[in-house]
Amino acid sequence: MNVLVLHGPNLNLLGEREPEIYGSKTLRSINEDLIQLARELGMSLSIFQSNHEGELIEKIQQADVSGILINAAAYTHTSIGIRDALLTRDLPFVEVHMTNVFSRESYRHHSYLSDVAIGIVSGFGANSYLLGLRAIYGNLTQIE
Ligand code: CA2
Repeated sequence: MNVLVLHGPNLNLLGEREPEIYGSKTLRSINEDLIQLARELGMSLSIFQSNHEGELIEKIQQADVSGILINAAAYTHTSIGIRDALLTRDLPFVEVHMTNVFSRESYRHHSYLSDVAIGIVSGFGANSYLLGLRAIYGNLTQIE
């Protein structure tokens, strides 16, 4: 069971800027936690971060995986391209956000991904990713 983990624009800065909003964990540390949980669950991960919409779309198109965990960051609110790429794959995916997007600016309340995701996890900091991975695992193993 291989899952693609995608991180969108600016998430490479985690732990370095705006810790009051996004916490002090680095992306590397979040990825290590994900890899450890995946190992415990018997899953393998392919992890990719990009600040470029087209690169994220190409990963979605090309990945040989059974599910996707995605924090599309700002592209969540703008990208029909990422939505379309996810739809062409017909794979279960979970949308993740570290912050509670509904308690923030109104332009973060709309997502181009939520209605086609199997679910969303928003507001639990770095733990949102781990909860999202457990949700994908549950979906892929039908134990929800
Ligand atoms: O809460 C989330 O995870 C978001 O996806 C983060 C995005 C934001 O546009 C979404 O509305 C919600 C922003 C990611 C920016 O990441 C940074 C990390 C460190 C310092 C500055 C930005």
